[in-house]
Amino acid sequence: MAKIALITGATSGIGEACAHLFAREKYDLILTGRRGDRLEKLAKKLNAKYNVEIAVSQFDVRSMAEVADNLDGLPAKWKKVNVLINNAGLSQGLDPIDKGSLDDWDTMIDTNIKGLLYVSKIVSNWMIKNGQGHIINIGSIAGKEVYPNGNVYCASKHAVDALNKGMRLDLLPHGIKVTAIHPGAVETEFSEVRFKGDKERAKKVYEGFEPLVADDIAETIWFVVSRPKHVNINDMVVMPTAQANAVTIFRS
Ligand code: NDP
Ligand code: 8X3
Repeated sequence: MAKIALITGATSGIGEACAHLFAREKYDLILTGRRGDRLEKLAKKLNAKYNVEIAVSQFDVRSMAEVADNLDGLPAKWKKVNVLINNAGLSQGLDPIDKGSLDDWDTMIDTNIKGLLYVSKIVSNWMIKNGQGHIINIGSIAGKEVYPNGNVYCASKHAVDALNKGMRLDLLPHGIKVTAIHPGAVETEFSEVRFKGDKERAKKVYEGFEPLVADDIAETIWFVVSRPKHVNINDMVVMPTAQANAVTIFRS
């Protein structure tokens, strides 16, 4: 029987790259995200190219009701998940604390922290029943450091760092592996989302240096997942060579 990976935020960027890589490695996939058209297109493409089975599950991770309806509603065979990639996440705005938008704060906290918790609660129960599993939490360099105007996004990713440690403790008796991957700058739709569709501003983030691409992170995740059973990588910080820390980028 093929192994199964559930990827949140598979419609774009790192999640989409993971879908390609895990399909190439013959995993069956549960692909999730809000943009159903993209999920369907990706599923068709991967099925044709790699002949793997794919379940598309369209939901907003911010709603526990949507998460539960969609995940609980999957046929039993899909609940034998081997790998959960908690990737869905976003940043909204880049404002000092006194000027921040309450909507932006809610969106980041509800997506990056609560959404990750909702999915993890359901899938960790499946993994406990199955007696195995590996949860990969996508944090960020923003979960290790705080940068000016990053306040709430950084706080949400520090929470992911803490939850990663907490999950590992709680799931230890069940033999479930838990890993966080903390990337620096990866060129995806991330900055376009942060700057609410301002493509010019988003482009500037990656100018004058070579950022990571989504495949770099997918390959790192594959390395972590493909270690022997007795080896767990607790966390990894993965940066572009030109980026020394959250705020120091060498631009030409
Ligand atoms: P993208 O914007 O390209 O992808 C984000 C993904 O998250 C999309 O598939 C989106 O799907 C999904 N998503 C966002 N909100 C929700 C929601 N409410 N419900 C369900 N899915 C949602 O960005 P990245 O690939 O770069 O980001 C992936 C992860 O990596 C995020 O957690 C991000 O914080 C983290 N990260 C990114 C870095 C970067 O520089 N790019 C660096 C460090 C960490 P849809 O809109 O279809 O719902
Ligand atoms: C995304 C990278 O530096 O914008 O998590 O926080 S950063």
